[in-house]
Amino acid sequence: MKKVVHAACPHDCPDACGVLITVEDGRATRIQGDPEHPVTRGFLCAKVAKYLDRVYSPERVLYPMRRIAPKGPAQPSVARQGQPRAAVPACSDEIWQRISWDDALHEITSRLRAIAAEYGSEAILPYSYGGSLGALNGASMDRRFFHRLGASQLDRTICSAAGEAGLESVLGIKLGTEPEQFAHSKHIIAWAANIHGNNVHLWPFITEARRKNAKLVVIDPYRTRTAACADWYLPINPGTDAALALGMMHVIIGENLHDADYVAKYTLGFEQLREKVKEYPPERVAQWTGIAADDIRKLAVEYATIRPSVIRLNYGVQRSEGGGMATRAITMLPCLIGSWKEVGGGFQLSTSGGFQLNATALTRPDLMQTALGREARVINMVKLGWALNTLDDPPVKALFVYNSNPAAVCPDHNSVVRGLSRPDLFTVVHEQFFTDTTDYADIVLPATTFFEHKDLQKAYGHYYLQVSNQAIEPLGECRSNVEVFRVLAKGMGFTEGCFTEGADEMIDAALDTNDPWLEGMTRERLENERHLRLNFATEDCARLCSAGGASASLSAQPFLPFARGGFRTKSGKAEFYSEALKAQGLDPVADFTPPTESRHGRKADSPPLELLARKADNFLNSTFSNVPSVQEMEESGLLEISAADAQSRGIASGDAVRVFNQRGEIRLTARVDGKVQPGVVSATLNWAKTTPGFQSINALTSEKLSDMGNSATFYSVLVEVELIGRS
Ligand SMILES: Nc1nc2c(c(=O)[nH]1)N[C@H]1C(S)=C(S)[C@@H](COP(=O)(O)OP(=O)(O)OC[C@H]3O[C@@H](n4cnc5c(=O)[nH]c(N)nc54)[C@H](O)[C@@H]3O)O[C@H]1N2
Ligand SMILES: Nc1nc2c(c(=O)[nH]1)N[C@H]1C(S)=C(S)[C@@H](COP(=O)(O)OP(=O)(O)OC[C@H]3O[C@@H](n4cnc5c(=O)[nH]c(N)nc54)[C@H](O)[C@@H]3O)O[C@H]1N2
Ligand code: SF4
Ligand SMILES: [Mo]
Repeated sequence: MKKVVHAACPHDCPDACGVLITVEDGRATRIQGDPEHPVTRGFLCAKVAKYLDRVYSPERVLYPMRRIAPKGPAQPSVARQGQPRAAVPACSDEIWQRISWDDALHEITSRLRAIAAEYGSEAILPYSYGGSLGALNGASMDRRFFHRLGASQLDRTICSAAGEAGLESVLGIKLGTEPEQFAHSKHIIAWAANIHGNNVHLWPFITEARRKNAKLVVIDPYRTRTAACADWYLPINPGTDAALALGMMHVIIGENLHDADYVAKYTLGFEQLREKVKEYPPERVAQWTGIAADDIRKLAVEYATIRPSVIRLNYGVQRSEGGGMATRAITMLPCLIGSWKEVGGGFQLSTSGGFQLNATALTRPDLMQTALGREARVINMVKLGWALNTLDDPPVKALFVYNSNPAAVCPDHNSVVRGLSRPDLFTVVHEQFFTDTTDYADIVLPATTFFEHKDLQKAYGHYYLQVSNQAIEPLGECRSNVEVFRVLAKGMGFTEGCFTEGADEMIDAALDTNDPWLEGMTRERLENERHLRLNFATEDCARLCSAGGASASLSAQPFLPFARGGFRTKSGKAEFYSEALKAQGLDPVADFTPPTESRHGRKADSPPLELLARKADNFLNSTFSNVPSVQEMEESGLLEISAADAQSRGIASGDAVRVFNQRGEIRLTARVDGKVQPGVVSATLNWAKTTPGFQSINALTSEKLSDMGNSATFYSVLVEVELIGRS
């Protein structure tokens, strides 16, 4: 029996690909990109193209496991980059004892009950993030369960909260230019956007535009593969993007290149902006950003005059102390030059605001009232180390991790590990693999991959909604997130009807909204048609046709969300001036303050080098970093450093170096390859247990929060580097 099943990639990636899985006699034998999906266009990224190796990996967690050894990474457990495979298997029976689901559920529910009775239910903390962005397996039954339990709430800020706050302060909603329209641009800025690495399905549209002579500009402190392909690459000093955007607006307004008509009709606070940008002449901005004043002028003029002009901003810019303001200032640019009116114009950070699924029905926040009679306390996920080590009243006594690998991805790794090592902390991890985090789990539960469960998939880099069908039976005794929290709810004696819903009912509930963009979208249609573009046709595309410029080569009428205003701020306008920000004590227009961990903001005794603790091009955060066929594509364990900084420290390519600051240290191999400028070093995220000595780049990063959104600041980090030895 051979069949081809349509699914959708649920990984934390803007592309949300349509996927076709060939299944023969119950076993998946092939994965490919859906050729009919207008953004996937038949190809997958290199890592997901190898997905069969992940699904059928001998290192999958297949059964519930109970720890019988002390917590901690006691043994090497997975293949190591560039080294012979470790002798000890992933699931050592000196550490883990296989138990039945019944025993696991009984142990978990009795421990949770006992902890809630002694310390209050808020002593229980769920911890999840981007393992699956499926509407069901990302946030549904799990949220219902923890709401009904009265557990602490998790503020999920580790990735994008600063940028979202900055974006929404101007636009009021997370909408942007659809990827297909990039093919019609003449001037494209990839701003903190590693398109080849993190958003590869945008690239063919950019290639198409460049065939028609579009210019590609890349603004990134790291010379990415995307930067290497650019027409113009501008290395910027980390954390200084707000200054650059304000400097560009200084030039645009000064030379009268803004769209006065658009500004007058659809924006608020232009006069305040005009005053503010006077403080940011190119000469001053050049000192912060490291970009020459003439280049700032040229960038601003070309951006405003070569039309249509579009910006792909990604989240790299907002992993910084001033990340909210930086995003806010950049988001103002298309509003100032009126490029929202043009097909191939505008701006994209995220498209996720298009998908207004019924989150209340999926997550049932009202159940907190049943449990507590009030909302539960909120703990910021970025501060996990702090929460586990110092939070009191009540202390965190139980941690339930799913869809996340905090022992790898969380900042201030040493503090996180200290917290996770607490013998009195009861930790459950629902996972597909024995990760850095399962090294500290009391109980590990086996999780399905997207091949093994059904879901509803939205996107944050395009506007197609999909149903992801189950292709194969769960391996071993794996269960989906939805199923795990359903059986746990039963074990806790929760009787609300929502705890017995199946996947189809939940998809129907998610689609049950009054949102016009979702009108007519049913599960049946999604199952039959594989992907459906949001229903923009009714309103916005009609507007566009009157605005002019619709292109015959686009498969559907182009979506221009703000061609005629329609911003979702309180004022209904794009807000260059924000009373809400003023009330928070922030600059109501925008400003630039050098990060305290940066060359301009540092104290005299701080370490001197700016570290970019970046993502790997071939992993997805820490996911995939244990899969041998994916490891082969990625060079890990490198510290990239400029020739000047290497020379002054007596370091050459290939040397062993120690990278350190007040929070921790890590040993890496130096590489002098011209990827970073003097003053900047770079290294990538990985599983600690795939490195010699269980080291994590996040030993160097901090729990410090961003200016807006209380987000993580992975790219505002100072370090020193020293030579250890030469081989
Ligand atoms: N291959 C791969 N794809 C991924 C991921 C992955 O780990 N690997 N992660 C996924 C996730 S969770 C997300 S959120 C998205 C993120 O996608 P991006 O937002 O693109 O992610 P980053 O790689 O964090 O940052 C993008 C670029 O910003 C640069 N950068 C860092 N600091 C600054 C700065 O101060 N100014 C400027 N201008 N640039 C800066 C970095 O060098 C990087 O090249 O990608 C998703 N896709
Ligand atoms: N130094 C540094 N640190 C970073 C970043 C960085 O750029 N630099 N990026 C940050 C960003 S942007 C993000 S989004 C976070 C990401 O943080 P996480 O979301 O924790 O990212 P992953 O490492 O992908 O871990 C996801 C885990 O979920 C598991 N999983 C996948 N599907 C399922 C499922 O259906 N059920 C269950 N139970 N588990 C599943 C996977 O096996 C994987 O181990 O990392 C942040 N950390
Ligand atoms: S990770 Fe991104 S690019 Fe790769 S298959 Fe999934 S959605 Fe597509
Ligand atoms: Mo992310």
